[in-house]
Amino acid sequence: MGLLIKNGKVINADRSFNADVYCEDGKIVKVGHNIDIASDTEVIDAKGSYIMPGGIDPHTHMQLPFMGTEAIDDFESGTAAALAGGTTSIIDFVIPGADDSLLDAYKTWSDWASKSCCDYTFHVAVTKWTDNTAKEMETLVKEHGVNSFKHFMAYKGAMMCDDEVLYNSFEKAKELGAIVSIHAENGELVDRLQKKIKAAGITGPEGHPQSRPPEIEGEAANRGIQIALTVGVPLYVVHTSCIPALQAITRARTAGQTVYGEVLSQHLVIDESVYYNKDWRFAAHHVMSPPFRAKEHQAALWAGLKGGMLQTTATDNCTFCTEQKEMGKDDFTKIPNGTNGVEDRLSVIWEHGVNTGRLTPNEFVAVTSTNTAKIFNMYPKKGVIVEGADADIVVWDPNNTRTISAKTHRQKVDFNIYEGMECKGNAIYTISRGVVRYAKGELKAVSGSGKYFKRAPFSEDFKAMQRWYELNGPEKVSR
Ligand code: URQ
Ligand code: ZN
Ligand code: ZN
Repeated sequence: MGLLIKNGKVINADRSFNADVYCEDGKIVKVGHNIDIASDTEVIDAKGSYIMPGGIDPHTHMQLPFMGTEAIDDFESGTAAALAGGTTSIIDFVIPGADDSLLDAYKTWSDWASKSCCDYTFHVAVTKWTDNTAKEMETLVKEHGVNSFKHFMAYKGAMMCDDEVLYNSFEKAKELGAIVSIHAENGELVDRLQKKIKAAGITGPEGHPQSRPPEIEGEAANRGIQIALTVGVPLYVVHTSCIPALQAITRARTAGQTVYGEVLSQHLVIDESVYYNKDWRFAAHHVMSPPFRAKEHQAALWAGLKGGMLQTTATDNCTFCTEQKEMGKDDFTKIPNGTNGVEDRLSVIWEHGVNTGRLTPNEFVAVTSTNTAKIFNMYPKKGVIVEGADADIVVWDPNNTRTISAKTHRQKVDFNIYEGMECKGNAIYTISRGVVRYAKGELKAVSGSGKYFKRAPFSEDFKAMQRWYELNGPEKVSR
């Protein structure tokens, strides 16, 4: 049985046009007019609405074991919530524990993710360098379709990489045609500042941003960029939250280096005042890393997104309920880091991006779906409304309004960082590989219906970077 979405306006990253979209067997089969359909075809009337590629969230942590607990939204609840908000694919992170091999961790995450309600794939974090790491990276690329490796420069004593691990891993990723990404905060300095702030008697959530000032993110972003340049590998900087990190990315990009920047929807609209709220619970629920910043950083991040210095939006969805956050009741360094976001990203970016004139609808599609698909080499399978693509589609009603609240959200977490935010422009249908999984408030998510998808190495951008590096290399790149 097919699905026809008619009378809508297709919005791709490159252009908008009126057309009907017919899907069958999980794929987009026809984009056009007067499409012949069988009598049993399901029909959605998208009059007055947009037909867009389903959102792709390049940064989630479903059920992540972290800081002595585990993120409360798992691969079932987190992906069901994603569908309710118009996101149809996630890229989650395999993060090996201290004694885990990469392949053991990959198997663990694969088991967990088998209950997903939407399609998923993985970045794999390299958290240490052993005699087996290089071989395991090769197996992950060649046999499991992993083409991106993550590196935490923060979280000393947990998963922090030093420069030697970064260099070794970047070298191997380059050989394999994989892109590398970094969580850019100088973990050594965070550790020192945490100790200094606690010694000064500050134990509340306000200590969190004070121990991770923007310059600590800027230093790590620049260091990661320079190591990537030295090696000659494309780099993706996750959750860019502040001006110093944005400046480092901008310097690299304007010098011709292949560096991508990601910004979280929450860092675009929430500022550091949340940490000084008199309600401990409210402040603690905003503890994530990098922290929320002073207001001037939001304007710069929006300009970076509009200006092409930042390419993708994500959520870093890593949810902990109040009881879990209270693990840090007397010590802010023990508050599990992470917030919600996967359900609300598209509405927040539309409300604060398109409705304010910062982004066109086409740019909205680019930064919520298409750019991620291109960077991680899953385009045009995902990220575009075109014949042959996966039928991952969101029908978007620009006049539909909703107020975000933990009282009504689908996620398990008992707090929403966007509480009370009114959004005009929301998903009214979400289709995952041709099946309607969300329809006008009714969630029809089915655990296990999401599928893992592989991503090939050596994307076009990667190959271009290789050529550029052969000709320019670090010694010739003018600063
Ligand atoms: O650092 C991350 O991306 C993970 C551990 C989620 N937590 C966070 O605060 N960003
Ligand atoms: Zn991170
Ligand atoms: Zn993360």
